[in-house]
Amino acid sequence: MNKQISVIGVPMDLGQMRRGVDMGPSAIRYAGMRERLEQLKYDIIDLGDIDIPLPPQTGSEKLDNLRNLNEISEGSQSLAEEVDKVVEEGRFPLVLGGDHSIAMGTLAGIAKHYENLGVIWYDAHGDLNTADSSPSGNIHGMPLAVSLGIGHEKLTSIHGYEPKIKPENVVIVGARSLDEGERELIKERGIKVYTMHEVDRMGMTKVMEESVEYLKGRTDGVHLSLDLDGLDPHEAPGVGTPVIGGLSYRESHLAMEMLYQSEMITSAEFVEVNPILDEKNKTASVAVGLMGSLFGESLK
Ligand code: 4U7
Ligand code: MN
Ligand code: MN
Ligand code: MN
Repeated sequence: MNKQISVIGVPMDLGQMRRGVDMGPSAIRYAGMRERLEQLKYDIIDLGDIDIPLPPQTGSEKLDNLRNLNEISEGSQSLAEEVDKVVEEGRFPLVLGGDHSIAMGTLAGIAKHYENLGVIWYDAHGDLNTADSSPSGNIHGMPLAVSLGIGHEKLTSIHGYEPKIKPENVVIVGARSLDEGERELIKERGIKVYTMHEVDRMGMTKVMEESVEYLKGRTDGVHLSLDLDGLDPHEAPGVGTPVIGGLSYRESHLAMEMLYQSEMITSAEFVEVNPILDEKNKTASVAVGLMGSLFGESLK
């Protein structure tokens, strides 16, 4: 694991409709992230939060079923530039959300440095909607599709190139709420998905062993995009779109520990922490605990 980490906070809440997720980066820092990682002998530079545009002043604009399209596109471009610099410097980008729409900017900054960037999408959802398939018009349900080059041009072209990633380099873990259009895309593009059904049948050990094996052969770097709603809402209540029947705290730690051992993770983001909906910063604390495991804590 790269011992030099640069942290970027992204106070983005425009990708969905519940206020408060813009405070996610503060909540995660407050939960002791820096101390946790410094104990593991990482060199941490916290670059602070990037500027996110205000919501449209005329109200919640929902142009072409894409709420806050221009503002999100703009914010993602700033994020991509920051992340790009971090990778350029040879440091590990650790991005704190913010809603999951920020993954478009994160991946835009990272993927140009790789031939075949792999992605582990740890989430209750597929985030594979387009304006046409989205039941909500919320862009936080679209970042994986956008990164594959599918969606509105103002999003797919962030940071001046597309697509960012290839469908065969993606693994989704924890899915249990997939919309019709997302299922079709998964089939059509052959995206690897471990739903809760597979996790229950195979166990997390096998799921991660297979995921690591699958990505190892075909990628030259792997980004972890971890949506806290991948976990069960009992363990991570502070999220905007909770879905019951999720991954447990223990399964999630096991997954992070196995990713640490795989030595394949080259960047990560932790998203959708909403302290307003949380219970005493529990979800941010879970996020920091998972970072501990991802960066090698239990194996010291
Ligand atoms: B998240 C949803 F319809 N699929 O598109 C949508 F269920 O980043 C939810 O994973 C999206 O939290 C959730 O609005 C996005 C819905
Ligand atoms: Mn989700
Ligand atoms: Mn998500
Ligand atoms: Mn969510």
